[in-house]
Amino acid sequence: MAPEPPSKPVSAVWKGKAKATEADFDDLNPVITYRHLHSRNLGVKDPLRVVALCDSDAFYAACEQVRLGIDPLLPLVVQQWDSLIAVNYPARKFGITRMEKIKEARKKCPELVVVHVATYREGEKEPGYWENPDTLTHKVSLDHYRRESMKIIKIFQEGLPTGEIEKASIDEAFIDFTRPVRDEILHRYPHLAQVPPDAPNGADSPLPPPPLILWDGLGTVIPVNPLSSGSSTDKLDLGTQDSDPASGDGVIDDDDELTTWHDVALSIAAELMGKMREDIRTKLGYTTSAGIARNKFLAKLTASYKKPNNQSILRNAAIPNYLRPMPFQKIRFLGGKLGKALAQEYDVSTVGDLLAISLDEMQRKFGENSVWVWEILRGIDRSEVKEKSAVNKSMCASKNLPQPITKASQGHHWIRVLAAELALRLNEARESNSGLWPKTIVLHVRQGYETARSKQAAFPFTRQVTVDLIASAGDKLWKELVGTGDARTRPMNINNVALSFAGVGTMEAGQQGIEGFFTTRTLPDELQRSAREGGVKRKIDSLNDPAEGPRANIGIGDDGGYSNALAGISTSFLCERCGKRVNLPDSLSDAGIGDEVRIEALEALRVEHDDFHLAQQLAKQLASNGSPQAIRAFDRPVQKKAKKQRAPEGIAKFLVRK
Ligand code: DCP
Ligand code: MG
Repeated sequence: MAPEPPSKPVSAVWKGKAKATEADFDDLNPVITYRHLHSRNLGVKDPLRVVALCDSDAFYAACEQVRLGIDPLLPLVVQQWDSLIAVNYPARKFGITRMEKIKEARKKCPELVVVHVATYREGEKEPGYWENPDTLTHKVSLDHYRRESMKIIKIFQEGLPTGEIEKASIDEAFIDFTRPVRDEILHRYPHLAQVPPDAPNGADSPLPPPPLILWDGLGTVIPVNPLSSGSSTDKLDLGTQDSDPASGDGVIDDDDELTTWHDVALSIAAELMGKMREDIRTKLGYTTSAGIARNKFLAKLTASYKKPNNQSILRNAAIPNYLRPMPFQKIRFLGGKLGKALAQEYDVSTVGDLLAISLDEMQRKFGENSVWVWEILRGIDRSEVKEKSAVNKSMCASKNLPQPITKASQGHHWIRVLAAELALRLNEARESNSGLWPKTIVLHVRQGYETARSKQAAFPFTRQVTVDLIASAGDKLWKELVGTGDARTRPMNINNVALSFAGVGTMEAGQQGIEGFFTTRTLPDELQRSAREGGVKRKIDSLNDPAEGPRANIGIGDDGGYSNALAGISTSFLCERCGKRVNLPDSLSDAGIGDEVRIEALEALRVEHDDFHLAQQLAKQLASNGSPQAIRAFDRPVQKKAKKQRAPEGIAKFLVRK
């Protein structure tokens, strides 16, 4: 087959991190070459990039419906105190929304099934579905939803071992299909594996024309020309839950000549997504809605194109007509102050209106960084799908108190309720990872809307984490933080109490003594994998994320003693505390391993080694006085308080949270 002539020079395809230009809707149909197809690591620049967002339909309501074995066609809502937090689709047909009170909802639909969310009450180890739970004494539990959510994530992980999954919220996940789809293209079209000997530009030659795509059964394909295909009404159809998850309209557009290899990639992702959604439905009983497009921003928008129980596909060719009529204030990030400012400044409301504004003009008014708004309006989003660590580094149980605490003696009740939630969550996490151990327990209290204080202490390792154990650590912190509550000297008006575990880490099962837990731990799987695959820059970035908590400095030649700094990245470091040299395992010392990966591995090894010293110190303390000390006693680097905040400039001032 003769290769397709490039429609523009290949170099023009590569925008990288460069700014968007006037011709941006042009990059919707980049030339896709053999080099692109064969490359293993193009990241967000990949012209065959495919991302999906999968969102569960009326999630909490579905969880309750499945848990109670209720017919999914019956109208059902989940209640929290006297408000609604989830409304299933049959109930939405009665005009019931999440904004309403339970009384109004019952008026609209007398046969409404109402389930109050589970709550913790003092003295119970587990949350329950009690009669008449009261916000003055009980605390909401989302544990069941969290658990169900993890089951869904597991189906994605098992269904797509080479894909990247990012849990975006309790019922949403982004899925990066780029790698599995690329593998599948090469599998289905093996002739693409080799650059043809007569290809004029070698690997930079464009791929041959793509095959015809049969979209039937793959989902709702958003039309390139919505008016001519007449399917714009799809958006209004909320349907019922009985349709086949992988089915859709299979709209055949009037523009098959526009079919590209990216469309092939989208169609393969749609097949895989449909299978996983079907798995979720049959194994767990939940229906989902997914959006499949070239990046996260578009995938998220596309997911709500037709709900429930559907998947929609946004081809690159359909992006301009999809985005132009959209009210831009509906777009995430443009819904708040920034969107308002744009609407006022230009007296406009749709994305199409804003396209007329030049990049220079926008940057003059909203600062340099407004380039991202410029790009988003053109369907460009370079953010990555970032897999999160399997282990939650922190767990927090928090209660807003409708009736503030005015006496210290009232704290105990809430500490016990919060301790029950933490005990349940930690013990549950330990079911699949028995070595989990939080290094610290933290108590936070808030008075009014301004003053928040916290106090933390090391949390002693025990095999059995009980409510009593956590509550007594919490009580101790309460005494230190709040005092014994002489209201005459210390007026108290606490309206939020939270108890959290921080620094939750893994120890190897079956090891003896606390010191042993860290010495032989292997590097995390994720790290080993990234090493095999040649390194992933973002993981270095995430190591440096201040939100991740205290980190050692990973600069070469820093105090940790990375040796041979001048001769490249070392495979070991010298520990100042014990004077020992700690080596990377052989698999990561290989010459073929990239520098970034090795720095990352060394950093992980060093944190782990620090943990070992920390554990030793803890063990000594426990042996000598049997009680946890303030974590400040440890000489682990502690994150300094955030720097004095400068007044936000440019676009930032529109994004600041109050
Ligand atoms: N949720 C909540 N309060 C909110 C929004 C959501 O408690 N203000 C909870 C209840 C929802 C769950 O989070 O079931 C997921 O939120 P979604 O926005 O995805 O809403 P649903 O899944 O309920 O409905 P949809 O089918 O529109 O996704
Ligand atoms: Mg949802």
